[in-house]
Amino acid sequence: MGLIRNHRLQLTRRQFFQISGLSGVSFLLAGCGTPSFEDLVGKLSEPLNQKVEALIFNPQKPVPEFPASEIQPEALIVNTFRATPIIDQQKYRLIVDGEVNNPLSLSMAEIQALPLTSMIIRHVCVEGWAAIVQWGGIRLKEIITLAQPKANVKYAYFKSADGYYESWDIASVLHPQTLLAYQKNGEPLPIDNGAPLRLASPIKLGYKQSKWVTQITLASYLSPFKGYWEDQGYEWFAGL
Ligand SMILES: Nc1nc2c(c(=O)[nH]1)N[C@H]1C(S)=C(S)[C@@H](COP(=O)(O)O)O[C@H]1N2
Ligand SMILES: [Mo]
Repeated sequence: MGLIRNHRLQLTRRQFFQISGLSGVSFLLAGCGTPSFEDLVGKLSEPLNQKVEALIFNPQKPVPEFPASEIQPEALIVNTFRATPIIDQQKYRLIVDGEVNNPLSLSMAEIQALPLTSMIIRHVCVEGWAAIVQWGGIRLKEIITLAQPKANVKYAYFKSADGYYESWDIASVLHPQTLLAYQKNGEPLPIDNGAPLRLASPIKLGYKQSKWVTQITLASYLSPFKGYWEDQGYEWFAGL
């Protein structure tokens, strides 16, 4: 069973690298984390088949939220793989680029002038803890729509100021409760929690929720560098 699965997985990967024109060296470098076969083709096929225009114009189903009385202010544990990066909020820009017609470079003032969305959701970390948190920020969909993604976009890559990196399927990116948050529990987002801007979404595990996001790159292909934890074997889709 395991052998068959690995074999099929390798074929899939090799085909992928043939298509993307990458050498065996990057295959070996990226090969330490082995995503499951299902991860690559099973439950991904549905969100991956969705077209970006359809997702922009058709609302996706929201996840039920919690009342303010259930917020757990002490439960969100700071979880950072390195150290908290130093970011000059005056010089900070969010870059949105890749397969878009209108690349963006936005200051926090410009982002905060866009409509604010607030939600109370559960954050779930694979390390065995969870926290009900209020997040306030801009719907990621608003930013992506401003950038005018090309019709074949299927993924977004997120770069963070601490060297963390992530990639998401476009359906999850455009979900109405996927935010770029700059508020937590009614206060400006603390630096340790990802200020000036972090991902927050009730549909993905904690490690998908990049803090200190500086760049979003839209693409039609999945890179061999899928995410900091994913490249060490954690599941890529990581849906809740
Ligand atoms: N840039 C960056 N983002 C990150 C991480 C990180 O180490 N660096 N850790 C992830 C993990 S594993 C979790 S559970 C959440 C934790 O968010 P918090 O520190 O605000 O509680 O951030 C995620 N985003
Ligand atoms: Mo986590």
